[in-house]
Amino acid sequence: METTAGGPIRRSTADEALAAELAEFAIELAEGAGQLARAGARAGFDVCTKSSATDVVTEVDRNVERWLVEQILNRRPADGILGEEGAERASTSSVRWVLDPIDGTVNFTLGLPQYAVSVAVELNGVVVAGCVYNPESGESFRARVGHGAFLGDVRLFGPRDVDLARAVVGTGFGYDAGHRAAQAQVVARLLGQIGDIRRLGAASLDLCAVAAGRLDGYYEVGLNPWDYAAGLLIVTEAGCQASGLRGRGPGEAMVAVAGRELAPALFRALSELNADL
Ligand code: LIP
Repeated sequence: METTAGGPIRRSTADEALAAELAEFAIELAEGAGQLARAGARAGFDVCTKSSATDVVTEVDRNVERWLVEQILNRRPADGILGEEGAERASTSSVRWVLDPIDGTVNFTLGLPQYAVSVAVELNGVVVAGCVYNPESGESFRARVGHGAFLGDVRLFGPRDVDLARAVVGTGFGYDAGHRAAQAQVVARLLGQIGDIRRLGAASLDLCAVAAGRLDGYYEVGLNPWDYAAGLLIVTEAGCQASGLRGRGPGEAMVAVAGRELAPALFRALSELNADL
């Protein structure tokens, strides 16, 4: 149940109907864009860099985002959009789309089949639906707020009950070398407290891996909203806990998610290890 300080968020029947329509459109968008990304991977592409030598982008990222924007504005011209590759427009409809055309771009450029199109949709500023689609595996993770999380039509219920010492935890690192070095120190100290670490390279799929029980937990510092907006809804709708640093909500400072049994110990360890953030 989604709540605010004042208690559960109640949506009107009209908003519930709209959320259902937006959820279906999000799936259509993510899966359609995924086919473009998959075709682009096979056709070949140039690779450019953005904020650092490791922050890469291709014309496929940009073409996929353009396609997503066109589809959205053709059907819902008053909606707002925020995309990783520069799409940004204000909403006059109370609906905004948050798009990562290719999450896991480095994996995409290397031919690693661990990348996804991530589409989230907000209604009145709250994410109400999302889809994360891996075009290589064909796996389509999706959720609508209050209606559960699914892989295709299979309901997801999060990971096993496990203690910190046995937990397999995913993470990722920033594109800034200095930040990465500091983040590596955190991982080095966390590893002695957990079972193992996984660095799979796409935040949206890492979040879905926790929802599907393939990871016991995941955390990352410094993500962008387009990396986590859809995956965070999917993992929380799968019954998992989410947190930021020191009990704050998940966001760009830190996104941490885990199954209910593991969450308190993992979140406490992460807040202690990231005390300087
Ligand atoms: C990536 C994230 C990943 C993170 C990378 C990068 P991109 O997003 O999905 O978790 O560790 O540094 O931010 O840039 O491939 O869309």
